[in-house]
Amino acid sequence: MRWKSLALLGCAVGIAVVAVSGGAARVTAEQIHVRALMNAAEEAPAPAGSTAAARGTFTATATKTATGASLQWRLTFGNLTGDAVAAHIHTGAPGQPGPVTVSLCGPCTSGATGTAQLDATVLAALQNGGTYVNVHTPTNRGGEIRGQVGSVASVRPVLNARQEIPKPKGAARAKGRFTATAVKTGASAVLSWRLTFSKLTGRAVAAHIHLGRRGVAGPVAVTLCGPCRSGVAGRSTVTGQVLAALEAGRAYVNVHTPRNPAGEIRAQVPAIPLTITP
Ligand SMILES: [Cu+2]
Repeated sequence: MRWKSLALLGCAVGIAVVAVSGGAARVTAEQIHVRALMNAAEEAPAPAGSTAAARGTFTATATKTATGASLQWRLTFGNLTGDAVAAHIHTGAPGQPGPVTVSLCGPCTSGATGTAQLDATVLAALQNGGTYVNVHTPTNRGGEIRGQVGSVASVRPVLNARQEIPKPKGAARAKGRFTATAVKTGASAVLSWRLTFSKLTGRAVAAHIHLGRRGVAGPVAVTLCGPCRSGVAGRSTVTGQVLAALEAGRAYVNVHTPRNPAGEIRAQVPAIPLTITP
């Protein structure tokens, strides 16, 4: 549930769209939410002792500053082999140990909170998927649980016929809801989504994420389903141009029917705040 409330916060934070020469828009959020889900399997080298049930969650709000970002964080954990003697943010790729960048606490209790300042280099590493959080114990001084840091945000736009281009036929009462949570680690994001709809003029033959700004038709970027039933859910990995469009609010979701093959209901997806650019 915590992620839902964080996600709602995410919808309220400011986003600036900066036009870049060449036509592609690059988006920078003033504030993003980040997280790391920790377990022993991700720790390198592999920890000793009975660690199968050891878990931890690191969540933080990163707010842009003149020199990088300020991080307001919270750490919870359980089922460790002993006391949590320290927790850190390290720099390092998945599966690789790396140096400590930020000392979070030491010793640590589950539920600990704090504030840390990230310089531009650490912020860049964090947003490139190059940082992890881990918790150290007496048995596992090198780290017992670990998780790579990614950014997370959610959106839930409403689909209707009014937003569809060209204007659909006979679909005044048709509507839908697209809910999606994006977790971005480095250059790719995983979108966990769900689509519901009602009162279409016929069966839903397909639903897509398209590239395009409000009021403009654009190409299919992600096929969500086809045919589709209301309540369908899935996961899609997005990168490059599609991820950039989602971060910029330049993508939409629509549902196609036999009567309206070009699209019957549509929702512009609001800009998803996943990246701070110093
Ligand atoms: Cu479509």
